[in-house]
Amino acid sequence: MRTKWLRTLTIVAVAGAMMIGAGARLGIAAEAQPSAAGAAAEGGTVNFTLVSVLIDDVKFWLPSTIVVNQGDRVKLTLKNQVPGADVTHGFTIPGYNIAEVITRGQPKTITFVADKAGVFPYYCQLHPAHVGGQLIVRGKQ
Ligand SMILES: [Cu+2]
Repeated sequence: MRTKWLRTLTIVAVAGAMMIGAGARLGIAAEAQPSAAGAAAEGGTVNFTLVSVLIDDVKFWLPSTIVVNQGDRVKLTLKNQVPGADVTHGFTIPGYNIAEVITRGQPKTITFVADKAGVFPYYCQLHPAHVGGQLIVRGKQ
């Protein structure tokens, strides 16, 4: 009886801890978002922080969509916060000839001019299972 109760308590405690962990991880993504929504003036710099995270055993680059205007200078701060033995994850946007390897604890900043309109996938070139996203470059009217 007592053992069963203890086990229930343990499960509740673990679930609680997991929820706190998930909240903290989502917090990272939430703070990454508002820096820019492609709202820079023409020729301006738009800044994004992209974070590689682990959620329920799946790795993601978040946010999974970033939008800029053609001609914008784009500054990406790339952070790898995936726990585990593997301390490196990749970040590539093949459409813009970008390919970086990001080490956990060592954020990297890259800058490029979004001179081509379209939808450009980004992902981790090192691990095919790693979920990526897309850079959307809105064309000039
Ligand atoms: Cu990876």
